[in-house]
Amino acid sequence: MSNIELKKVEITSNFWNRYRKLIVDEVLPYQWQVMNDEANISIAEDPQNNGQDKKSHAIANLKIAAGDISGHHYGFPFQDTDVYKWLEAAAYSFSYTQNPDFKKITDEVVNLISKAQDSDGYLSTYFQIDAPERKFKRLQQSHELYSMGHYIEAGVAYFEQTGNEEALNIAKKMADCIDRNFGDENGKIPGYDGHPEIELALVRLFEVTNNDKYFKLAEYFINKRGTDPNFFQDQIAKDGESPQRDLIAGMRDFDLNYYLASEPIYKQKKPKGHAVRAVYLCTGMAKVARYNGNQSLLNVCNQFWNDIVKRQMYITGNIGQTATGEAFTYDYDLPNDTNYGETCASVGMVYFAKKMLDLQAKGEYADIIEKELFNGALSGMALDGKHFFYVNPLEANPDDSKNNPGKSHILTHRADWFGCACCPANLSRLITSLDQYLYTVTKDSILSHQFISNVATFENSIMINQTSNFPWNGNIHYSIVNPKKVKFRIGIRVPSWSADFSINVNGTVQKSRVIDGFIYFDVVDSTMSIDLTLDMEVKFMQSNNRVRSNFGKVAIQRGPLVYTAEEVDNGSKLWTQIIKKNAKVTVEFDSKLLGGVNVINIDSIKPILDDAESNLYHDMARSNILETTGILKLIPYYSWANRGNGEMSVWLNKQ
Ligand code: FUB
Ligand code: ZN
Repeated sequence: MSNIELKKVEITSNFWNRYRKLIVDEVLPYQWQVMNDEANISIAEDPQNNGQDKKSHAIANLKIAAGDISGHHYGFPFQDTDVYKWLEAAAYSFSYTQNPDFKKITDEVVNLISKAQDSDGYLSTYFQIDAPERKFKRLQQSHELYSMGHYIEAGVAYFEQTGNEEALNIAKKMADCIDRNFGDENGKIPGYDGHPEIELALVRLFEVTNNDKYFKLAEYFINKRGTDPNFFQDQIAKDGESPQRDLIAGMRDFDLNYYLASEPIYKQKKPKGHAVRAVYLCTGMAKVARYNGNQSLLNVCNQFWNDIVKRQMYITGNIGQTATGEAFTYDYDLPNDTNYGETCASVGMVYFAKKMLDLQAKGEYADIIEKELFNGALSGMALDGKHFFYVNPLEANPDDSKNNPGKSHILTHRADWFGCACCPANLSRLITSLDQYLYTVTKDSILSHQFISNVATFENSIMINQTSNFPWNGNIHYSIVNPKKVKFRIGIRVPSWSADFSINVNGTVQKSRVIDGFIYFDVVDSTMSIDLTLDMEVKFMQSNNRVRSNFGKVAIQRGPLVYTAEEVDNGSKLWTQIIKKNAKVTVEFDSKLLGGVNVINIDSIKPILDDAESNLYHDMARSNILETTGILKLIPYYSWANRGNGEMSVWLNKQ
């Protein structure tokens, strides 16, 4: 154990504390209402056809399984996970907001989950209520281990934050049940879940219990994946070939790549299927590699990482280019107006990045955490905390969404809720646990990799106070207190978007070498102050020119924030706007807009629209282009769609 172990991080950033409070004040109570079917909203119909009232039923399912009420299961086979992720988000929120009334509710939910759990530890309400004979029999679709994995994460978090032993016991019973049922020994199931999640959860359980059995089980699931390409199909053959037997319609049609099960994971070079499955599995693999030092596993993580980040990620951090299978497609295919970019996938990318950073002290991982936090993941929630995006496009148009079936998944407003409600609480648990994403402690260094104001305390009374008005301003101040004069290094990230930076240590300007994205300073005295000034110039970003969709276009970025144009500020037909050559660019903070944002204004040209009656095509040489000049007003991407329905575009034409 290092003598600089992290003890506590208190976030003081105004930007993030607004969101952290929003989760406590609005999002969690709202989701509680939704899960109890008390919110006045209408969501998707039940995929199992057990009723048509278009509610969540997530709590009712647990009550039925607990024997408190009677009825059928309603919702997806993984409906329970809405409750678990909500509980996990609530657990983290107790680290910064004492909330005794709310805690009574969460304690009761833990009791309810305990009552719903079978005596052997099994818990998946769909199977308990409506299909007990099919437990673990159709793992391609059942999500049983995925669901229990989410509980295990929640149970561990709840135990850690509140000391509630029952929450942890439920998790252990579950993992024991899984351990009894899965493995290569006779009588056990030699397979794994269609949706990775259990792997990362088991490592989490291992970390808190120190019980090696859970770690070995995580390793087993990773090593087993894809070794028998017939595993899912053999199960389906036994459980019933008829499509009526499917737990989720259409899932049988996805090939094994979708499930990352086409071949052993060590042979896989890149994700080819479902984006969330891929990043959850990568997170699990990175966690396992951290403890067992398996270099081959780390190589797989590195390969997946490089492929995603260098060839398949949107500038906003969103991943998953197609709605078909919520999946990756192929390198450099990054269409902006048909993409998927599921909020969960961006959240999962943060999990993956953090685990990679814990393994390898490289700024590129922290860059992605930041990219997701300030763009792709954050856009998943409206400023009111009651509306959410599942799909995050980079270009949207209400006419397209309404009239083009290929774009019907692209919404231009955030929804009240979803039939498949995986995203909102995933984002909530990320934001309420944000304090866990700011530092990585190595043997002799503290890496401060996010510019999110905070006060962090470490062993030996070391304290780091980081202050700034980031992301609006790039002046970052560190004040370090080290009363025992413990020798250590602080590593501060220089973000890849900051071409220039300056550094001042104890009042003296210093030249510093950037090593893998970090600058390091020896801390030897009892106090030290560091000022980092980042390059907050507005950048005109271009894609690699292999990306067809963005050729000739630019996206505007300032600091970590990607900007976008909206119809409400710029009128419709955004695709006709052209940023002028040598355009004048201004940045102005508008405290009344969208909770307070820096707005970017850029000189632009806009052709006057052709007459609707004129020919669809005409000879360019004979056309008389009339244009107006104007100013394009841009807002941060995360804040779009908070002012009604309208067009939006991140990538813009440039003269
Ligand atoms: O399958 C469970 C969750 O539902 C996935 O993680 C999401 O992508 C959504 O498909
Ligand atoms: Zn989701």
